[in-house]
Amino acid sequence: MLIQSTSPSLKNIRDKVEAGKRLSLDDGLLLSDEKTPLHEVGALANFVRERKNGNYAYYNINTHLNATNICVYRCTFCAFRSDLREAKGYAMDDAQVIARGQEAVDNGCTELHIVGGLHHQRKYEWYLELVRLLHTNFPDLHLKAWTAVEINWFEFLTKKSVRTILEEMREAGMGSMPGGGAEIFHPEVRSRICEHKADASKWFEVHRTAHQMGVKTNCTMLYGHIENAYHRIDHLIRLRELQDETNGFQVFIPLAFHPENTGLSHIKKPSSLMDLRVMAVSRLMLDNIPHMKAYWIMLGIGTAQAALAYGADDLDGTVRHELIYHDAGATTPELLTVDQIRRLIVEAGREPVERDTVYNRIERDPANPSKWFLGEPITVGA
Ligand code: V47
Ligand code: SF4
Repeated sequence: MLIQSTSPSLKNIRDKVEAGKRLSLDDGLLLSDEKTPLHEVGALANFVRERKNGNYAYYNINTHLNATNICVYRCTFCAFRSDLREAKGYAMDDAQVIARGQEAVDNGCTELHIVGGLHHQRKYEWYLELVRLLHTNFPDLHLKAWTAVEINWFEFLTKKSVRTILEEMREAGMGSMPGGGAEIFHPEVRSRICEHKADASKWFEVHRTAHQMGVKTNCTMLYGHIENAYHRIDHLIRLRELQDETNGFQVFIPLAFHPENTGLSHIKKPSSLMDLRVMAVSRLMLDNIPHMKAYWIMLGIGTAQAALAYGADDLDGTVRHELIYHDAGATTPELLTVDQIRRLIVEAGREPVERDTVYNRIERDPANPSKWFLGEPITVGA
């Protein structure tokens, strides 16, 4: 027996995990059951995490850019969106976009994380030219831009195909895509939290097309609201199926629901124990996705550190200008310094590795840390 675990009910799952075999829907439900000891689920996930990523824990140096918070949709879980006439509504102009890019470069960032609202008065060209403006001025900054929901909105605006839009975005400078907009795919839940936006089949069409073009993407799941364990496992299995087909997802990020200032503010934020269980079950079910991100902004620092022993191998970035979670009540800091994020990883018993957006190792010149270059390839695991 490789994995220390005592529950007889987990024997079958333990055998499968040790043999690298795929877990079923029923396995996922058993692992999600609160009666199944969390530390044993964690030990199984940690086994897989170390098999895939050794002792490494990745981070990057990044900045967020939410070009607008004005949005045609009204997802019930969202505190970030605004109407045009509300005082908090904004849309960045070119000078603000350039200033954000310059600040990123000055701070040694390798990535800009770009997501936002769907502004009914902005044309597709505004979104496209924003990418081009950033890429022209800061060609070394990787632009991780637009969720599948935004691409679907551009489709509606232009009547162009998903492929044409992605080709135009790539030509303008988009490097990869974030995983947002996935929420919960099952229609029983999706119809109640984000009725009008891209449905599951559209979300998958956008990611499949990106993967077929060689564009790497991330994937997410928003949990801890009105969904149940069945909806979560169904969601993970759908992601696993596309990954079997395309191998284009690089990391999964479970997103813990933050209720403040949302239409679901009566629901309590998920507990740290639920956060750890969702992370561990995700690691176990998504056997074909290389990385699991414990997004510290959302989990809180302590839970994110603990998650590095429950399946996660990535903490996301140093982050600047995060709005989506802070609008919804996150109490985490606005940013971490490189020293802080590395120390958190070391304190959790892991080896920090700076990566770029697509998981190349990054090295820095100690005399001039804002200067970076690609390091040796990262080679671990199955
Ligand atoms: O789709 C919005 C989520 C997503 C709330 O790819 C909320 O590395 C919890 O795409 N409580 C957008 N979640 C953010 C996103 C993302 C985030 C982190 C990493 C990556 C990546 C991508 O944010 C939305 C939705 O699922 N969200 N409001 C809320 N109140
Ligand atoms: Fe708009 Fe995105 Fe918020 Fe939904 S989650 S309301 S699409 S900004």
